[in-house]
Amino acid sequence: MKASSIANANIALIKYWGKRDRKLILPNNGSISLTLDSLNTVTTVEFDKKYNKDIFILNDREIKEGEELEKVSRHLDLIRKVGSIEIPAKVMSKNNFPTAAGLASSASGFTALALAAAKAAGKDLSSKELSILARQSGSGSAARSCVGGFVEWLKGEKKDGSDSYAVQIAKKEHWPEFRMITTVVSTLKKKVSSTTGMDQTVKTCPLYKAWVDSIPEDLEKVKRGILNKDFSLVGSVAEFNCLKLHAAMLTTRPALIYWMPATLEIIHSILSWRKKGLECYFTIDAGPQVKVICLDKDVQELIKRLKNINGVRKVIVCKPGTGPKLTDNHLF
Ligand code: 2P0
Repeated sequence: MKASSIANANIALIKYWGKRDRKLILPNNGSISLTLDSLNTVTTVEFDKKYNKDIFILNDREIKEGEELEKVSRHLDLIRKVGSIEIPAKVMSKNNFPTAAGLASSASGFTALALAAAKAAGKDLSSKELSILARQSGSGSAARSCVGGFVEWLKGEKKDGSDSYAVQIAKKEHWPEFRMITTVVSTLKKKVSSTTGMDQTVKTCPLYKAWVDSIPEDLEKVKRGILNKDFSLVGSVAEFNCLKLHAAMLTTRPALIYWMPATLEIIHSILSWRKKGLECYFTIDAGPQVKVICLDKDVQELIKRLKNINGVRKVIVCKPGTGPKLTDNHLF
């Protein structure tokens, strides 16, 4: 049976970094994100005995070996177990944005895979079940793309991970003016994946404990900020959380330096614009792109200013978006 789905990327306001269980992908800390409306992945999955092994085609190119193919195959194994099937699958996936460059492509990709594969295996899952499945797919943050709007991925306490999944804090309609402008400063694939990078941080970073200990307060403030639509609170806590994450990355051995010159250029610009009254904040993931947190009323002015910065190749304006959906528009 064949099924297709479309899932949106998410960007974290409070970041996830480090696992307490690497197999089940259970995080050391809770995180909060916004599911976006303009960065998405469409995926079609077909289980059929005519395939003699799993086939994975990403952005029109067959991935014949390596970590990505292994992650997809491992995820299909999980689904095969859930659906009691034993035949290979063909998976075709398309992102509408650059892959693996710090634009959260893995989250939308693995959420779309989880939903399409489960449906192709005859399973209709609840959002909680989907989030638990997507979490184990090979990208923990995929747990968050299973829900629309403002989302919290619960850290959970249980060993089996049954209490670590994403829940909605507020629907996208709650705060329609909220925006994240993604700047693209490089489309090169990052040298160290998030999976490898976070494992190294947990093992070697002297600041890691302070990072984990600081999270509950950040989560509480950002949740409160979202519910009260307190932009200054959400923006300032998100920016500080991002700086704490990068402090831990920089003090990992070997050092994780995801920033490029243009990244710093944008950071300095945002700080200076804010000082002069244009309220906006930055957040950065495991890559060089800066995401500007702002409100709708300032988007046009910010686009103009960002495009004037050397090294900014592209800006993508993202609004709060919906959770994943099944679609009849199959890719093959
Ligand atoms: C986040 N990131 O909260 C953080 C901030 C990157 C920096 O989640 O190892 O692909 O597969 O669970 O989810 C990216 O890491 O990592 C990520 P794994 P994932 O958005």
